Amino acid sequence: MKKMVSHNKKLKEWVMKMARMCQPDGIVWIDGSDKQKAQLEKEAVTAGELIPLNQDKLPGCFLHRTNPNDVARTEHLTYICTKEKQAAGPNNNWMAPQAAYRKAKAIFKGSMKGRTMYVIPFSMGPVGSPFSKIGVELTDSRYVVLNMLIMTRAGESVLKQLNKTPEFTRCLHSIADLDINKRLILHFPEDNTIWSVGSGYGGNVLLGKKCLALRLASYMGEKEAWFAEHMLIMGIEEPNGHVEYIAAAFPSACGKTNLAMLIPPQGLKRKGYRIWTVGDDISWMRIDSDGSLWAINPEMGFFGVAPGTNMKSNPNMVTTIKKNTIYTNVLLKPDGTVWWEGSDEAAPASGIDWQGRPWKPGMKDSDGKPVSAAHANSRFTTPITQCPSISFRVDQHHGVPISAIVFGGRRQFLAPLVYESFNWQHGVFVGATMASERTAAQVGKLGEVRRDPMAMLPFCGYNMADYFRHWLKMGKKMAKAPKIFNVNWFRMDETGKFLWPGYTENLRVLEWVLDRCNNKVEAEKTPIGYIPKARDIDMTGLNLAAGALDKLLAVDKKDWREELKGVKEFFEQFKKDLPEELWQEYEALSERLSEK
Ligand code: GTP
Ligand code: SPV
Ligand code: MN
Repeated sequence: MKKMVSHNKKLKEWVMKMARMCQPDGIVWIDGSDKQKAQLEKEAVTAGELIPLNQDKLPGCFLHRTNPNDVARTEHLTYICTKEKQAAGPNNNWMAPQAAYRKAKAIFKGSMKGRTMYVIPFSMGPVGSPFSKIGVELTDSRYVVLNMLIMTRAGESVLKQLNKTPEFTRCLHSIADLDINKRLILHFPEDNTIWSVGSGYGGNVLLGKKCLALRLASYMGEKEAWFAEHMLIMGIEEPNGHVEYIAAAFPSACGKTNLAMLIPPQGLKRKGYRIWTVGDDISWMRIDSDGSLWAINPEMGFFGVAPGTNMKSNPNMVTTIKKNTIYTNVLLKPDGTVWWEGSDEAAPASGIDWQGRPWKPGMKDSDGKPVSAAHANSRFTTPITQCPSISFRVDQHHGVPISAIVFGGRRQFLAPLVYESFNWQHGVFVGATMASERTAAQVGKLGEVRRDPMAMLPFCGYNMADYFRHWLKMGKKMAKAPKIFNVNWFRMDETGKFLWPGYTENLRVLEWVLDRCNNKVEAEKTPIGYIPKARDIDMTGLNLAAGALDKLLAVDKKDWREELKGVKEFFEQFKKDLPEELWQEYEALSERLSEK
């Protein structure tokens, strides 16, 4: 057993207590050194947990395959365990803490027999920043350790910080026997504790990410007056060198990663814009003494979707993942490199698919459906420091000032390309009524709308009615609150084609957003908010079909009146808890929509 290096008595006692329950063969403290990382990689390769990739073409890269029953977050097995059910709200699964601990203990008992328990001290946010939070994850998975070393600041420096600021989130994880019937992702916000068992997949087991940095952090943020949000953070540098920052919340797989590191389109190049990436998934924001909102990205890596990542959609990411990257559930090519659907190269003649089976293009399963080479939710874990567009402010304890908050979803119909809310309270309503459609791939369900307020439905660690109230209160506290916008890159024409080319071209919309923040352009008032005058979106170098921009900006009152029904239904589930202000906004919108 390696000697413990912490002086934090509570930490040492907790580690020993958890070890008595899980009964590992040994305990290893993660120090964050290259030497220890190399040792773990070696062990993981020997154990078959990692496959080393072609070290000439992909230096420092590995492939990992998860259990086929364990490829995505399992929201139905994810619980908020508060004393009162009311505190978790209708947006969460709830279990009483005592019952939850009891249930999980039965699974954790002896679960680490024959394995090592790793102790990972990690900081979400720069080590020592008053805005960061420390966690310690205990896990019996080397894959988890190696991912946490990429996604967070982990090791010795965090242990040292724990001597100064002793508080930490207790994160316990065991893969146990990967039985989906014995899988639980439990959050105990009142105890600052997370227990996850029976899974080895990203969002379920990298406990610093969705579990701490969103579910527990959102709970803390409500108490301590700050925001923990499912948002990217990006800087837009103007030719004069001035950089403005925006934060944007889109639901999972709706384009945060792509937007956060876009390269300006040819036509706008003449203006000399440059994009700086601060974060692609999570934003912690607080009100500073200047009365404005400042944001940090608590993470240090990207856990990004592989399929669809190519030189056209996201050139910066293609560069980022060329080294020191862990690929999960993608295809292994005979030359020891990797492939996925929607990559730059054509499909290889053969390979090993994400389940470890021989694969050839055109293969069909027993239902006649094509066998995918990479899982649709296959991902890569890669250091943010390798991103060509990384912001120099990623490590700054203060973060960056936010000029605009942008919400967005996937809507074939209804939502225009962009609109601006009338004020903060209306902006909160816009976020609270956010929704996203299922993709066209799901025949029959086309157009089905799923409400996902602020893209936080799976990640809000408490009653969403209180979360909305928190948003309203925060607006009142800010002297210089950011303006709130909504975007929709996914509007379609009658033939089912995207009206807007998206990706790099989205900068044209962000330019208008910033122009509005800086009072540079007028806008058109509609019942749902301000939309751009067509001439104010710079279209240099972009040839849209005739009438496309008008269609993109159209607000159809009839469709919006229909939308109100879904909003009402969604709001009603919160009963009397829903802030009155949101009903006021609902009524006001309803009235504006009925005017001629
Ligand atoms: P999580 O990591 O799951 O939180 O998601 P994310 O929001 O970072 O999603 P990501 O950027 O990986 O989403 C990618 C999906 O959105 C892919 O299917 C892309 O092809 C699609 N996408 C991204 N940007 C655009 C766009 O501007 N237009 C269109 N049409 N599709 C886009
Ligand atoms: C998401 O699902 O929004 C993700 C991936 O970012 S995971 O970390 O697995 O939740
Ligand atoms: Mn996400």
